[in-house]
Amino acid sequence: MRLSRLVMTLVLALPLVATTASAASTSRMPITLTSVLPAVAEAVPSPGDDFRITGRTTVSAPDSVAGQLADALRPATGFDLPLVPAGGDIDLALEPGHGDEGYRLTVRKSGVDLRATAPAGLFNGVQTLRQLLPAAAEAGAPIIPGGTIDDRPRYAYRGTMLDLARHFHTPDEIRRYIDQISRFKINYLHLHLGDDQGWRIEIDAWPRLTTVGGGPGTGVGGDGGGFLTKDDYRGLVRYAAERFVTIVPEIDMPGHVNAAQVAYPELTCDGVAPRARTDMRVGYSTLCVRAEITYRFLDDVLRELAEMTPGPYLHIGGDETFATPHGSYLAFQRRLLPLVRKHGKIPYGWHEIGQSPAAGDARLQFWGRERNNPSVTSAVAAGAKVIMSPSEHTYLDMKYDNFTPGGLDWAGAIEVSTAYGWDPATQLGGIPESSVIGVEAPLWSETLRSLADIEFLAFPRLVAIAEIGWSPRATHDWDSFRARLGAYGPRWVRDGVRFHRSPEIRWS
Ligand code: NGO
Repeated sequence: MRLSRLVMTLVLALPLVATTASAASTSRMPITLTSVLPAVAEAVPSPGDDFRITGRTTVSAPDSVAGQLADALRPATGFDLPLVPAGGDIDLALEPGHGDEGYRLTVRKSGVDLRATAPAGLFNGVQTLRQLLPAAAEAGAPIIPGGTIDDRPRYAYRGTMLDLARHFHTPDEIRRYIDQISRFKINYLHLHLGDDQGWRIEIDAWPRLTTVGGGPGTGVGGDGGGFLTKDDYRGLVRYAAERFVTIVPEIDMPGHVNAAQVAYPELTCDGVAPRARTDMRVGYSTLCVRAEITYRFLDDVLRELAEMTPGPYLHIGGDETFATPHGSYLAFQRRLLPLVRKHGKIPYGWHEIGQSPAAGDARLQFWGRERNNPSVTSAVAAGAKVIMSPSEHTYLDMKYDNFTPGGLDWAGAIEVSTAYGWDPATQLGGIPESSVIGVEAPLWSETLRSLADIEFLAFPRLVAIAEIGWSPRATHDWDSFRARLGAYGPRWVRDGVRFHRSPEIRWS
Protein backbone atom coordinates (compact mmCIF):
# COMPACT_ATOMS: atom_id res chain seq x y z
CA MET A 1 0.00 0.00 0.00
CA ARG A 2 2.65 2.47 1.08
CA LEU A 3 4.88 1.22 -1.64
CA SER A 4 2.19 1.72 -4.25
CA ARG A 5 1.79 5.37 -3.31
CA LEU A 6 5.51 5.74 -3.42
CA VAL A 7 5.61 4.44 -6.95
CA MET A 8 2.80 6.78 -7.92
CA THR A 9 4.86 9.62 -6.55
CA LEU A 10 7.74 8.61 -8.73
CA VAL A 11 5.64 8.21 -11.80
CA LEU A 12 3.79 11.45 -11.27
CA ALA A 13 7.16 13.14 -11.08
CA LEU A 14 8.27 11.73 -14.40
CA PRO A 15 5.62 13.24 -16.67
CA LEU A 16 6.69 16.68 -15.49
CA VAL A 17 9.95 15.97 -17.12
CA ALA A 18 8.30 15.30 -20.38
CA THR A 19 5.85 18.15 -20.48
CA THR A 20 7.11 21.25 -18.76
CA ALA A 21 8.94 24.01 -20.54
CA SER A 22 12.65 24.44 -20.10
CA ALA A 23 14.28 26.10 -17.15
CA ALA A 24 16.97 23.57 -16.40
CA SER A 25 18.82 24.25 -19.61
CA THR A 26 19.54 27.75 -18.34
CA SER A 27 20.64 26.62 -14.90
CA ARG A 28 24.28 27.35 -14.09
CA MET A 29 25.19 23.96 -12.68
CA PRO A 30 24.90 20.71 -14.60
CA ILE A 31 23.05 18.06 -12.58
CA THR A 32 25.39 15.42 -11.19
CA LEU A 33 25.01 12.65 -8.64
CA THR A 34 26.24 15.07 -5.98
CA SER A 35 23.75 17.83 -6.78
CA VAL A 36 21.26 16.38 -4.34
CA LEU A 37 19.86 18.09 -1.21
CA PRO A 38 20.51 16.80 1.42
CA ALA A 39 23.96 15.62 0.26
CA VAL A 40 24.14 11.88 -0.42
CA ALA A 41 26.42 9.72 1.70
CA GLU A 42 28.38 8.20 -1.18
CA ALA A 43 28.32 8.79 -4.91
CA VAL A 44 30.49 7.22 -7.58
CA PRO A 45 29.85 8.93 -10.91
CA SER A 46 30.30 7.00 -14.08
CA PRO A 47 30.67 9.49 -16.90
CA GLY A 48 29.29 8.22 -20.16
CA ASP A 49 26.79 5.99 -18.38
CA ASP A 50 23.95 8.51 -18.39
CA PHE A 51 20.45 7.13 -18.81
CA ARG A 52 18.16 8.84 -21.28
CA ILE A 53 14.38 8.68 -20.71
CA THR A 54 12.56 8.20 -23.99
CA GLY A 55 9.14 7.26 -25.23
CA ARG A 56 10.17 3.62 -24.94
CA THR A 57 11.27 3.74 -21.28
CA THR A 58 9.49 1.19 -19.09
CA VAL A 59 9.04 1.16 -15.33
CA SER A 60 8.72 -1.77 -12.94
CA ALA A 61 8.02 -2.08 -9.25
CA PRO A 62 7.01 -4.86 -6.86
CA ASP A 63 3.88 -6.84 -7.91
CA SER A 64 1.59 -5.36 -5.32
CA VAL A 65 1.86 -1.96 -6.91
CA ALA A 66 1.61 -2.88 -10.59
CA GLY A 67 -2.04 -1.83 -10.99
CA GLN A 68 -1.71 1.61 -9.50
CA LEU A 69 1.49 2.12 -11.37
CA ALA A 70 -0.16 1.40 -14.70
CA ASP A 71 -2.98 3.84 -13.93
CA ALA A 72 -0.56 6.50 -12.92
CA LEU A 73 1.35 6.08 -16.17
CA ARG A 74 -1.55 7.10 -18.35
CA PRO A 75 -1.76 10.86 -17.89
CA ALA A 76 -1.33 12.62 -21.17
CA THR A 77 2.42 12.98 -21.42
CA GLY A 78 4.77 12.82 -24.30
CA PHE A 79 5.98 9.50 -22.93
CA ASP A 80 4.02 6.36 -22.20
CA LEU A 81 6.47 4.96 -19.60
CA PRO A 82 4.61 1.65 -19.63
CA LEU A 83 4.65 -0.64 -16.67
CA VAL A 84 6.25 -4.05 -16.96
CA PRO A 85 6.11 -6.77 -14.30
CA ALA A 86 9.84 -6.84 -13.68
CA GLY A 87 13.10 -5.64 -15.15
CA GLY A 88 11.81 -2.29 -16.40
CA ASP A 89 14.27 0.33 -17.55
CA ILE A 90 13.56 2.11 -14.27
CA ASP A 91 13.26 -0.69 -11.75
CA LEU A 92 12.31 -0.34 -8.08
CA ALA A 93 12.72 -3.33 -5.79
CA LEU A 94 13.22 -4.29 -2.17
CA GLU A 95 16.32 -6.18 -1.09
CA PRO A 96 18.23 -6.56 2.20
CA GLY A 97 21.27 -4.56 3.16
CA HIS A 98 20.26 -0.90 2.92
CA GLY A 99 18.97 -0.21 6.44
CA ASP A 100 15.65 1.30 7.57
CA GLU A 101 15.80 4.35 5.35
CA GLY A 102 18.77 3.89 3.04
CA TYR A 103 18.83 2.99 -0.64
CA ARG A 104 21.13 2.34 -3.57
CA LEU A 105 20.53 4.02 -6.90
CA THR A 106 22.42 2.69 -9.89
CA VAL A 107 22.23 4.56 -13.17
CA ARG A 108 23.62 2.97 -16.33
CA LYS A 109 23.07 3.59 -20.01
CA SER A 110 20.81 0.56 -20.01
CA GLY A 111 18.62 1.52 -17.07
CA VAL A 112 18.08 2.75 -13.54
CA ASP A 113 17.88 0.45 -10.50
CA LEU A 114 16.57 1.66 -7.17
CA ARG A 115 17.02 -0.78 -4.30
CA ALA A 116 16.06 -0.43 -0.65
CA THR A 117 15.36 -2.69 2.27
CA ALA A 118 12.20 -0.88 3.31
CA PRO A 119 9.60 1.17 1.46
CA ALA A 120 10.88 4.27 3.31
CA GLY A 121 14.21 3.72 1.58
CA LEU A 122 12.56 3.51 -1.83
CA PHE A 123 10.72 6.74 -1.04
CA ASN A 124 14.01 8.42 -0.13
CA GLY A 125 15.59 7.13 -3.31
CA VAL A 126 12.71 8.54 -5.33
CA GLN A 127 13.29 11.97 -3.78
CA THR A 128 16.90 11.73 -4.92
CA LEU A 129 15.88 10.58 -8.39
CA ARG A 130 13.53 13.56 -8.72
CA GLN A 131 16.42 15.93 -8.10
CA LEU A 132 18.58 14.13 -10.67
CA LEU A 133 15.99 14.96 -13.31
CA PRO A 134 15.92 18.49 -14.67
CA ALA A 135 13.65 20.96 -12.82
CA ALA A 136 11.69 21.20 -16.03
CA ALA A 137 12.66 19.30 -19.09
CA GLU A 138 13.60 20.41 -22.51
CA ALA A 139 11.36 19.06 -25.22
CA GLY A 140 13.93 16.35 -25.80
CA ALA A 141 14.75 13.36 -23.66
CA PRO A 142 15.80 14.04 -20.07
CA ILE A 143 19.02 12.49 -18.85
CA ILE A 144 19.85 10.94 -15.49
CA PRO A 145 23.59 11.12 -14.71
CA GLY A 146 25.37 7.76 -14.68
CA GLY A 147 26.89 6.14 -11.59
CA THR A 148 25.92 4.80 -8.20
CA ILE A 149 24.59 6.45 -5.06
CA ASP A 150 24.66 4.67 -1.70
CA ASP A 151 22.76 6.75 0.77
CA ARG A 152 21.51 6.50 4.34
CA PRO A 153 20.75 8.98 7.14
CA ARG A 154 23.18 10.21 9.75
CA TYR A 155 20.32 10.57 12.26
CA ALA A 156 17.06 8.64 12.52
CA TYR A 157 15.07 11.71 13.60
CA ARG A 158 14.91 14.66 11.21
CA GLY A 159 12.03 16.89 12.10
CA THR A 160 10.30 20.21 11.83
CA MET A 161 7.50 21.71 13.90
CA LEU A 162 4.42 23.77 13.13
CA ASP A 163 2.76 25.82 15.87
CA LEU A 164 -1.00 25.62 15.38
CA ALA A 165 -1.71 27.23 18.73
CA ARG A 166 -0.50 30.78 18.08
CA HIS A 167 -2.06 30.81 14.62
CA PHE A 168 -4.08 27.91 13.36
CA HIS A 169 -2.93 26.29 10.11
CA THR A 170 -5.46 24.33 8.09
CA PRO A 171 -5.09 20.67 7.11
CA ASP A 172 -4.56 21.78 3.50
CA GLU A 173 -1.69 24.03 4.53
CA ILE A 174 -0.18 21.28 6.64
CA ARG A 175 -0.43 18.78 3.77
CA ARG A 176 1.28 21.20 1.47
CA TYR A 177 4.07 21.63 4.02
CA ILE A 178 4.40 17.84 4.30
CA ASP A 179 4.75 17.62 0.51
CA GLN A 180 7.64 20.04 0.58
CA ILE A 181 9.49 18.81 3.68
CA SER A 182 9.42 15.19 2.52
CA ARG A 183 11.38 16.19 -0.60
CA PHE A 184 14.33 16.72 1.73
CA LYS A 185 13.93 13.47 3.66
CA ILE A 186 12.46 15.15 6.74
CA ASN A 187 10.69 12.30 8.49
CA TYR A 188 9.00 13.80 11.59
CA LEU A 189 6.42 16.58 11.80
CA HIS A 190 5.82 17.86 15.32
CA LEU A 191 2.52 19.71 15.79
CA HIS A 192 2.29 22.14 18.73
CA LEU A 193 -1.41 21.76 19.48
CA GLY A 194 -2.07 23.66 22.69
CA ASP A 195 -0.83 26.89 24.22
CA ASP A 196 -2.04 29.95 26.13
CA GLN A 197 -3.88 31.39 23.15
CA GLY A 198 -5.64 28.34 21.72
CA TRP A 199 -6.28 24.60 21.88
CA ARG A 200 -6.27 22.95 18.44
CA ILE A 201 -7.13 19.26 18.75
CA GLU A 202 -10.53 17.76 19.46
CA ILE A 203 -10.70 15.70 22.68
CA ASP A 204 -14.04 13.91 23.14
CA ALA A 205 -13.93 13.78 26.93
CA TRP A 206 -13.30 17.54 27.20
CA PRO A 207 -15.24 19.13 24.32
CA ARG A 208 -14.94 22.75 25.47
CA LEU A 209 -11.19 22.59 24.83
CA THR A 210 -11.95 23.15 21.17
CA THR A 211 -15.43 24.72 21.18
CA VAL A 212 -14.14 27.42 23.53
CA GLY A 213 -10.33 27.08 23.35
CA GLY A 214 -10.25 26.76 19.57
CA GLY A 215 -13.01 29.23 18.83
CA PRO A 216 -12.91 32.37 16.68
CA GLY A 217 -10.36 34.96 17.68
CA THR A 218 -8.06 32.58 19.59
CA GLY A 219 -4.99 33.29 17.46
CA VAL A 220 -2.33 35.82 18.48
CA GLY A 221 -3.75 39.34 18.30
CA GLY A 222 -7.29 37.96 18.21
CA ASP A 223 -6.82 36.46 14.76
CA GLY A 224 -8.42 33.40 13.26
CA GLY A 225 -8.79 30.45 15.56
CA GLY A 226 -9.82 26.94 14.60
CA PHE A 227 -8.87 23.40 15.48
CA LEU A 228 -8.29 19.96 13.99
CA THR A 229 -11.16 17.53 14.34
CA LYS A 230 -10.17 13.96 15.07
CA ASP A 231 -10.89 13.13 11.43
CA ASP A 232 -8.67 15.98 10.29
CA TYR A 233 -5.90 14.71 12.52
CA ARG A 234 -6.22 11.11 11.41
CA GLY A 235 -6.23 12.25 7.81
CA LEU A 236 -3.01 14.16 8.39
CA VAL A 237 -1.40 11.17 10.08
CA ARG A 238 -2.26 9.06 7.01
CA TYR A 239 -1.17 11.66 4.50
CA ALA A 240 2.13 12.08 6.32
CA ALA A 241 2.67 8.32 6.60
CA GLU A 242 2.25 7.94 2.84
CA ARG A 243 5.26 10.25 2.57
CA PHE A 244 7.10 8.44 5.38
CA VAL A 245 6.62 11.35 7.78
CA THR A 246 5.60 10.54 11.38
CA ILE A 247 3.37 13.01 13.23
CA VAL A 248 4.41 13.95 16.78
CA PRO A 249 1.56 15.68 18.66
CA GLU A 250 2.41 18.11 21.46
CA ILE A 251 0.29 19.33 24.32
CA ASP A 252 2.42 21.76 26.29
CA MET A 253 2.11 21.51 30.10
CA PRO A 254 2.10 22.33 32.97
CA GLY A 255 2.62 25.86 31.57
CA HIS A 256 1.27 27.30 28.31
CA VAL A 257 -2.26 26.16 29.28
CA ASN A 258 -4.30 29.34 29.53
CA ALA A 259 -6.69 28.36 26.71
CA ALA A 260 -7.50 25.04 28.42
CA GLN A 261 -8.19 26.87 31.68
CA VAL A 262 -10.47 29.39 30.01
CA ALA A 263 -12.46 26.40 28.73
CA TYR A 264 -12.29 24.49 32.05
CA PRO A 265 -11.74 26.74 35.11
CA GLU A 266 -11.54 23.62 37.28
CA LEU A 267 -8.02 23.18 35.89
CA THR A 268 -6.88 26.20 37.93
CA CYS A 269 -6.19 25.95 41.68
CA ASP A 270 -8.80 28.56 42.61
CA GLY A 271 -11.42 27.37 40.14
CA VAL A 272 -11.75 30.83 38.61
CA ALA A 273 -11.55 31.11 34.83
CA PRO A 274 -8.64 33.27 33.70
CA ARG A 275 -9.27 35.83 30.98
CA ALA A 276 -8.66 34.68 27.43
CA ARG A 277 -5.24 35.85 26.23
CA THR A 278 -3.97 36.36 22.71
CA ASP A 279 -0.85 38.38 23.46
CA MET A 280 2.61 36.87 22.97
CA ARG A 281 3.75 36.68 26.60
CA VAL A 282 4.83 33.32 27.98
CA GLY A 283 5.29 31.67 31.36
CA TYR A 284 2.26 32.95 33.28
CA SER A 285 -0.09 29.94 33.28
CA THR A 286 0.15 26.62 35.10
CA LEU A 287 -2.02 23.61 35.68
CA CYS A 288 -2.94 22.98 39.31
CA VAL A 289 -0.33 20.39 40.27
CA ARG A 290 -1.98 19.32 43.54
CA ALA A 291 -5.49 18.79 42.10
CA GLU A 292 -6.53 15.26 41.11
CA ILE A 293 -8.71 16.56 38.30
CA THR A 294 -5.49 17.69 36.57
CA TYR A 295 -4.38 14.07 36.21
CA ARG A 296 -7.81 12.85 35.09
CA PHE A 297 -7.67 15.54 32.42
CA LEU A 298 -4.17 14.55 31.34
CA ASP A 299 -5.04 10.87 31.31
CA ASP A 300 -7.98 11.54 28.97
CA VAL A 301 -6.02 13.84 26.69
CA LEU A 302 -3.04 11.50 26.44
CA ARG A 303 -5.24 8.45 25.91
CA GLU A 304 -7.17 10.06 23.07
CA LEU A 305 -4.00 11.43 21.48
CA ALA A 306 -2.25 8.06 21.76
CA GLU A 307 -5.24 6.29 20.19
CA MET A 308 -5.00 8.36 17.03
CA THR A 309 -1.20 8.58 16.84
CA PRO A 310 0.61 5.53 15.45
CA GLY A 311 4.02 7.17 15.92
CA PRO A 312 6.10 6.35 19.01
CA TYR A 313 6.12 9.78 20.66
CA LEU A 314 3.80 12.01 22.66
CA HIS A 315 5.33 15.45 23.22
CA ILE A 316 4.37 16.90 26.60
CA GLY A 317 6.01 20.33 26.35
CA GLY A 318 7.39 21.25 29.77
CA ASP A 319 9.10 24.55 28.81
CA GLU A 320 8.91 27.99 30.40
CA THR A 321 7.04 26.97 33.55
CA PHE A 322 7.78 30.18 35.43
CA ALA A 323 4.41 30.01 37.21
CA THR A 324 5.07 26.48 38.54
CA PRO A 325 7.40 26.29 41.56
CA HIS A 326 10.30 23.90 40.98
CA GLY A 327 9.08 21.33 43.53
CA SER A 328 5.63 21.35 41.95
CA TYR A 329 7.18 20.91 38.52
CA LEU A 330 9.00 17.80 39.68
CA ALA A 331 5.87 16.47 41.41
CA PHE A 332 3.92 17.07 38.20
CA GLN A 333 6.44 15.26 36.00
CA ARG A 334 6.48 12.33 38.43
CA ARG A 335 2.79 11.79 37.66
CA LEU A 336 2.80 12.84 34.00
CA LEU A 337 5.72 10.80 32.63
CA PRO A 338 4.27 7.42 33.72
CA LEU A 339 0.92 8.40 32.17
CA VAL A 340 2.56 8.77 28.76
CA ARG A 341 4.15 5.35 29.11
CA LYS A 342 0.87 3.85 30.32
CA HIS A 343 -0.63 4.85 26.97
CA GLY A 344 2.15 3.05 25.15
CA LYS A 345 4.18 6.05 24.04
CA ILE A 346 7.67 7.38 24.64
CA PRO A 347 7.60 10.71 26.50
CA TYR A 348 9.15 13.55 24.55
CA GLY A 349 9.44 17.09 25.85
CA TRP A 350 11.39 20.34 25.76
CA HIS A 351 14.71 19.77 27.51
CA GLU A 352 13.40 21.16 30.82
CA ILE A 353 11.73 17.79 31.50
CA GLY A 354 15.27 16.45 31.95
CA GLN A 355 15.18 18.04 35.41
CA SER A 356 12.85 15.24 36.46
CA PRO A 357 14.34 12.04 37.86
CA ALA A 358 11.34 10.33 36.23
CA ALA A 359 12.54 11.27 32.72
CA GLY A 360 14.11 7.80 32.24
CA ASP A 361 14.42 7.07 28.53
CA ALA A 362 12.45 10.20 27.56
CA ARG A 363 13.40 12.26 24.52
CA LEU A 364 14.61 15.77 25.35
CA GLN A 365 14.31 18.49 22.74
CA PHE A 366 17.20 20.84 23.46
CA TRP A 367 16.22 24.38 22.44
CA GLY A 368 18.73 26.34 24.47
CA ARG A 369 21.69 28.47 23.48
CA GLU A 370 24.05 27.33 26.22
CA ARG A 371 26.81 24.83 25.35
CA ASN A 372 26.35 22.83 28.50
CA ASN A 373 23.18 21.98 30.37
CA PRO A 374 23.63 20.05 33.63
CA SER A 375 20.09 18.67 33.79
CA VAL A 376 20.35 17.41 30.21
CA THR A 377 23.72 15.84 31.07
CA SER A 378 22.30 13.98 34.05
CA ALA A 379 19.10 12.92 32.26
CA VAL A 380 21.20 11.53 29.41
CA ALA A 381 23.39 9.66 31.89
CA ALA A 382 20.16 8.09 33.17
CA GLY A 383 19.05 7.00 29.70
CA ALA A 384 17.39 9.97 27.98
CA LYS A 385 18.07 10.76 24.31
CA VAL A 386 18.36 14.20 22.76
CA ILE A 387 16.88 15.87 19.70
CA MET A 388 18.84 19.01 18.88
CA SER A 389 16.93 22.25 18.23
CA PRO A 390 19.44 24.89 19.39
CA SER A 391 17.41 28.04 18.91
CA GLU A 392 20.16 30.20 17.40
CA HIS A 393 20.56 27.72 14.53
CA THR A 394 17.28 25.88 14.06
CA TYR A 395 14.44 28.24 15.04
CA LEU A 396 12.75 28.89 11.73
CA ASP A 397 10.67 31.69 13.26
CA MET A 398 13.74 33.89 13.76
CA LYS A 399 14.22 36.64 11.21
CA TYR A 400 16.82 36.14 8.49
CA ASP A 401 18.05 39.69 9.02
CA ASN A 402 16.81 43.13 10.08
CA PHE A 403 14.71 43.46 6.96
CA THR A 404 12.75 40.21 7.25
CA PRO A 405 9.01 40.87 7.37
CA GLY A 406 7.56 38.92 10.31
CA GLY A 407 9.48 36.53 12.50
CA LEU A 408 10.99 37.07 15.94
CA ASP A 409 14.55 37.94 16.90
CA TRP A 410 15.16 36.88 20.48
CA ALA A 411 17.60 34.10 19.45
CA GLY A 412 19.31 36.34 16.88
CA ALA A 413 19.03 36.65 13.13
CA ILE A 414 19.45 33.33 11.32
CA GLU A 415 20.60 33.50 7.72
CA VAL A 416 21.09 30.28 5.78
CA SER A 417 24.77 30.02 6.71
CA THR A 418 23.87 30.20 10.41
CA ALA A 419 21.23 27.49 10.03
CA TYR A 420 23.90 25.37 8.30
CA GLY A 421 26.87 26.23 10.52
CA TRP A 422 26.72 23.83 13.45
CA ASP A 423 27.10 20.18 14.30
CA PRO A 424 24.48 18.30 16.33
CA ALA A 425 27.11 15.93 17.71
CA THR A 426 29.18 18.65 19.38
CA GLN A 427 26.81 21.60 19.86
CA LEU A 428 26.02 20.56 23.41
CA GLY A 429 28.87 19.47 25.66
CA GLY A 430 28.55 16.97 28.47
CA ILE A 431 26.68 14.32 26.50
CA PRO A 432 28.04 11.54 24.30
CA GLU A 433 27.45 11.76 20.55
CA SER A 434 25.47 8.55 20.71
CA SER A 435 22.79 10.22 22.86
CA VAL A 436 21.82 12.57 20.02
CA ILE A 437 19.20 10.91 17.88
CA GLY A 438 18.40 13.77 15.59
CA VAL A 439 17.56 17.36 14.79
CA GLU A 440 14.41 19.41 14.56
CA ALA A 441 13.68 22.88 13.21
CA PRO A 442 10.69 24.41 15.05
CA LEU A 443 8.60 27.09 13.35
CA TRP A 444 6.63 29.06 15.93
CA SER A 445 3.65 30.97 14.61
CA GLU A 446 3.33 34.15 16.66
CA THR A 447 3.84 36.26 13.54
CA LEU A 448 2.67 33.78 10.89
CA ARG A 449 -0.73 33.62 9.31
CA SER A 450 -0.63 32.10 5.87
CA LEU A 451 1.09 29.23 4.13
CA ALA A 452 3.15 31.87 2.32
CA ASP A 453 4.44 33.05 5.72
CA ILE A 454 5.34 29.46 6.65
CA GLU A 455 7.13 28.78 3.39
CA PHE A 456 9.05 32.06 3.49
CA LEU A 457 10.58 31.31 6.90
CA ALA A 458 11.02 27.55 6.40
CA PHE A 459 12.67 27.63 2.99
CA PRO A 460 15.52 27.55 2.42
CA ARG A 461 16.63 27.20 6.07
CA LEU A 462 14.87 23.89 6.66
CA VAL A 463 16.98 22.39 3.88
CA ALA A 464 20.11 23.34 5.84
CA ILE A 465 18.74 21.51 8.87
CA ALA A 466 17.74 18.54 6.68
CA GLU A 467 21.32 18.25 5.43
CA ILE A 468 22.75 18.62 8.94
CA GLY A 469 20.45 15.76 9.98
CA TRP A 470 20.68 13.42 6.99
CA SER A 471 24.16 13.79 5.49
CA PRO A 472 27.41 12.49 6.99
CA ARG A 473 29.47 15.11 8.79
CA ALA A 474 32.22 14.73 6.19
CA THR A 475 29.92 15.98 3.42
CA HIS A 476 29.01 19.21 5.21
CA ASP A 477 30.48 22.02 3.17
CA TRP A 478 28.99 25.50 2.94
CA ASP A 479 30.22 26.25 -0.59
CA SER A 480 28.89 22.98 -1.89
CA PHE A 481 25.60 23.43 -0.03
CA ARG A 482 24.99 26.95 -1.26
CA ALA A 483 25.70 25.99 -4.85
CA ARG A 484 23.27 23.06 -4.68
CA LEU A 485 20.68 25.24 -2.96
CA GLY A 486 20.97 27.94 -5.61
CA ALA A 487 20.36 25.34 -8.29
CA TYR A 488 17.23 24.16 -6.46
CA GLY A 489 15.52 27.56 -6.78
CA PRO A 490 13.75 26.80 -10.11
CA ARG A 491 12.07 23.76 -8.51
CA TRP A 492 10.51 25.93 -5.79
CA VAL A 493 9.47 28.43 -8.45
CA ARG A 494 7.89 25.58 -10.43
CA ASP A 495 6.09 24.29 -7.29
CA GLY A 496 4.89 27.76 -6.28
CA VAL A 497 6.83 27.68 -2.98
CA ARG A 498 7.41 31.23 -1.74
CA PHE A 499 10.95 30.85 -0.43
CA HIS A 500 13.34 33.51 0.83
CA ARG A 501 15.81 34.47 -1.89
CA SER A 502 18.66 34.72 0.56
CA PRO A 503 21.38 37.12 -0.59
CA GLU A 504 23.92 34.50 0.56
CA ILE A 505 22.89 32.24 -2.31
CA ARG A 506 23.39 32.68 -6.05
CA TRP A 507 19.99 31.53 -7.28
CA SER A 508 19.64 29.92 -10.69
C1 NGO B 1 10.29 29.43 22.81
C2 NGO B 1 9.01 29.26 23.58
C3 NGO B 1 7.77 29.33 22.70
C4 NGO B 1 7.85 30.51 21.74
C5 NGO B 1 9.13 30.41 20.94
C6 NGO B 1 9.28 31.57 19.98
C7 NGO B 1 10.07 27.27 23.37
C8 NGO B 1 10.41 25.86 23.49
N1 NGO B 1 9.19 27.92 24.11
O1 NGO B 1 10.61 28.07 22.44
O2 NGO B 1 6.63 29.44 23.52
O3 NGO B 1 6.75 30.47 20.88
O4 NGO B 1 10.26 30.35 21.76
O5 NGO B 1 10.47 31.55 19.28
